[in-house]
Amino acid sequence: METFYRDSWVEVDLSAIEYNMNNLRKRLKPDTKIYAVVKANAYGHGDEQVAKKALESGADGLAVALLDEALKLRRAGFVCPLLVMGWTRPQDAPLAAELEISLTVFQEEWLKKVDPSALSKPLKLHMKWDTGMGRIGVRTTEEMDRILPIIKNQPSFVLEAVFTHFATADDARLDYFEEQERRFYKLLNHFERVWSENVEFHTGNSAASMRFPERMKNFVRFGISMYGLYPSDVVKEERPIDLKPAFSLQSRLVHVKKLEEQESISYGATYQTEDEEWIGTIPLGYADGWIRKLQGLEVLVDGKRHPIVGRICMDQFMIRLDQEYPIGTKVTLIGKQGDEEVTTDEVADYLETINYEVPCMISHRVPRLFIDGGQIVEINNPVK
Ligand code: PMH
Repeated sequence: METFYRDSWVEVDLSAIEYNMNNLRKRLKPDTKIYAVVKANAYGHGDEQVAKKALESGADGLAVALLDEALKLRRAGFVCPLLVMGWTRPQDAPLAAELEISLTVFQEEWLKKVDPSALSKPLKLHMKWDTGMGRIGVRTTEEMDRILPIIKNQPSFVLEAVFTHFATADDARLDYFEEQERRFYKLLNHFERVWSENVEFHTGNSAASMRFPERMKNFVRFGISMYGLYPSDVVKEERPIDLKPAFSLQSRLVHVKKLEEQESISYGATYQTEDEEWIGTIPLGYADGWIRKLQGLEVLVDGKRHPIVGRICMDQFMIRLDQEYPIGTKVTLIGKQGDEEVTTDEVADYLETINYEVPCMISHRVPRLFIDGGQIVEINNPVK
């Protein structure tokens, strides 16, 4: 097994991915299929390992944001349906077609730029409808009417599916979500009049699929909650299904010392000991995504909370300890120790952001250790 030579690592509990997938599956109608959303290295967890577990747990396909991400998965041997949900350059469409990667289409101009004679296999397309996210997608029936004939008249283009994305499915107020649904059905009404061939539809992200399973179409796109995190506080409170977080962040004390009062810690000497204090050093810093704004947050040592003191450096930061601990003592930055827990949500709240951002920001430099059934099954050391 690959190994690594530093004392900080991410643990990804693949059994949690399975648990979350199973709970979603039970909540959905039996014929609703699932795309596991594994973009951005599976929200920072590890794309190939999460993808494998998701598919073993009943996902029917994988969805990513970029063609590069899809290529990585195809080349790693994933033969399942694979969708790129973002923009792909039209000149790269032949590569997607060759590897049977489905692309997102929403522009007439884009379709005209794809050279059908360069396609070695049919190009699979999912048409995106912008029903209110305001990001990418066809917004009007007029736009649709310019796109559909191009697809219809080109045998190398295959329209597999149509999809949209909700901006507020995790809110307490449902008026905008319902407005998006109305716009979707308006576009669908038109589409069904002009398109006779079979296509599939997908609309729901985690929030919509967990909260409104009966309203979901052929597929849902399950992202954040597959990783065991609720998309918002509202959904967390509603708890439509139980989730287990897969991600934790661990380190060890590499230095422990007792300082006299009025000693300074770290760059800028912004922290001063008030009394005699035990100070521990942890080998993780802002280059690992443990950004300077986290100064003041607490981490777990010996099942107790200890604050980060002084500025976080590139590769190290310091905490105030309640007593002396041996070098090598485990430090949990995100996760549980005994009855205490620092959740991803707590870190997100501290940073005034959303939980999605937290595992994504823990950088490539931090090895990922994959656990399944309590055993380490794989180690991904990015610094080889
Ligand atoms: N579908 C699309 C098109 C998405 O962009 C995302 C997440 C998902 C499905 C999955 O959503 P979920 O994680 O809430 O289940 N996209 C993003 C994003 O662009 N920024 O944050 C999440």
